[in-house]
Amino acid sequence: MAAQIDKGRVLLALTGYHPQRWYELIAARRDVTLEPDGEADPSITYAVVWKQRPNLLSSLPNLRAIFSIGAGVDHIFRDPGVPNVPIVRVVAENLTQYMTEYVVWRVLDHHRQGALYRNQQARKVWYEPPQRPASDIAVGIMGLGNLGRAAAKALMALGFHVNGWSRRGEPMEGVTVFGGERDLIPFLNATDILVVLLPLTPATHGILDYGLLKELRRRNGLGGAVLINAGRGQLQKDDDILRALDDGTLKEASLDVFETEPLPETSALWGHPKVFITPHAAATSDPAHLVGPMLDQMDALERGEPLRNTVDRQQQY
Ligand code: NDP
Ligand code: OXD
Repeated sequence: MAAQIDKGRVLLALTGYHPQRWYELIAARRDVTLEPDGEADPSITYAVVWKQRPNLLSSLPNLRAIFSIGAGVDHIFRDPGVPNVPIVRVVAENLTQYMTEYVVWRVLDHHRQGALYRNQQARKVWYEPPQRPASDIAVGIMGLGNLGRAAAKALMALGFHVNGWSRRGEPMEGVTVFGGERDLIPFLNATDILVVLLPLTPATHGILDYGLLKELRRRNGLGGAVLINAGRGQLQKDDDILRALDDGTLKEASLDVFETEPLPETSALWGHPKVFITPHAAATSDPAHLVGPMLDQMDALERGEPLRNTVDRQQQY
């Protein structure tokens, strides 16, 4: 039996999030220190982070594990000095449900001509365009992981054809799965609505460029290809999306993430009639749902049990 180890202290280091609720929920079960305190503190054994200050984590001599408060961990790897301890990311029903809702909402809005009707309403126009069944539309999900698979299931239940693209191409029932770089163009060529749920890694940075968007299928009642990005902003090139919208390569886009966040007021995306914008709000990290499982994992580690949902350091996701 593995040896039990001491109950460790937690450092909470969140940038861009109000830490209060996270702090209270952690403090109910464990000793916790809020950044900027905690630097180089030998009593700290766990870090709960979002966009932590560079070199903070490497200053902690007894760190056992790092917990991201989000599903993505690119914000952790931005710090070149991330110590070599396990990194745990969020995999939670609550967050997955939010993302599924976002994807279904945006796919249905594009499929059911939401932008056209909003425009018609503003002009008091009474016109019904031709309708197509969901089964005529292929939604392609880039990133068929925890979030992508849940979204795929919901879309299939609505009758859409679903394609998926992932690094390893692991099969999923009902989904036409494409795997790896070699399969990327065939995946795009078979996709009308592209939903991006990829992590940001060295391999995916800037992947959503004009050339990629050009490969999407534009053949049916949608009137053109659609991009929905809820993965990360630096997967995309904002200027390439604008170019694709302006020359008809893309019919419309729903964007939750941007190269620079908050999206600068000067960005032409804000006022673009074919763009629907949300402020990185597709799936929020709710401490009421996420802190309990994080603390359970710390307890489990101290009982000698393995951590779940750890990140592959080499792949950075
Ligand atoms: P997972 O790690 O479960 O899934 C990632 C998927 O991307 C996997 O299918 C993986 O392939 C695939 N992938 C990774 N690298 C590549 C590559 N180079 N080429 C092809 N496919 C690749 O992550 P989640 O589903 O939990 O989350 C996905 C992302 O969603 C997060 O990293 C985050 O950036 C974003 N997110 C955004 C939120 C928002 O509010 N906008 C909220 C939460 C998350 P394989 O299956 O082969 O490993
Ligand atoms: C996440 C996010 O990665 O909120 O969870 O973006």
